[in-house]
Amino acid sequence: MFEKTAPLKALEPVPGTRIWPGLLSRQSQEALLATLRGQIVENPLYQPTMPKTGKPFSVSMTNFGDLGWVSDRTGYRYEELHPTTGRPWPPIPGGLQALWGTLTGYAAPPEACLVNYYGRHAKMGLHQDRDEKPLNAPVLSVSLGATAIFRLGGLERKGPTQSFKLASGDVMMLSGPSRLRFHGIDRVLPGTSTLLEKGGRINLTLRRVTDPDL
Ligand code: MD6
Ligand code: FE
Repeated sequence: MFEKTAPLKALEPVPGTRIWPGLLSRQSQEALLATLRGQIVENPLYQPTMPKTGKPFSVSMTNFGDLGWVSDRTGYRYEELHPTTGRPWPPIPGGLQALWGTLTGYAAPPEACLVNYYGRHAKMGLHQDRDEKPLNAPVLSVSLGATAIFRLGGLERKGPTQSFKLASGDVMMLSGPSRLRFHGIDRVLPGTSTLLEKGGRINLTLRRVTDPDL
């Protein structure tokens, strides 16, 4: 998934928030993309809706893994089946599972890999990732395609935030004291990557959902 020679050197703007710029080589990004494309017919992107309001997300989604994160009028939760096809999600690509092991050091494997696709005008509001049981397990994300402006806040919705660019091949982790920080994607910068021919951005987020019997 990443070169053995690649330095595993992360930026840590605040404790527990780590960014590995360009950790995945172009070749690894293309291989990961090919794996995603190979699954996208059986495991299509769909447009989730917001709890209560039923307003559609601007981001389309699918998942890999035993569990997938879904949102509809009922709320946010993890499900074993794709909401539109009724089929189980495909397994998490091996390279991503290995990346999780190397970077998180968490003793149990990830159970969910949320795939977010951002077209030109998509964004994601400030949120916490808190639908998972073990909050001592990090959340690890891989970005592909156009560069995004990632906003990182604190443990409360209000308060100061800082912004970072996440480019294709960058890996990000929220762990420890940053695990419940608010964060979101303000926008995707057009023309910043040639990985996806039609532009846009993909973010893959790996999570442990249930408590492992350690
Ligand atoms: C995105 N990422 O990059 C949205 N959450 O498109 C997330 O919401 C996220 O990147 C938790 C940990 C890392 C992330
Ligand atoms: Fe998140």
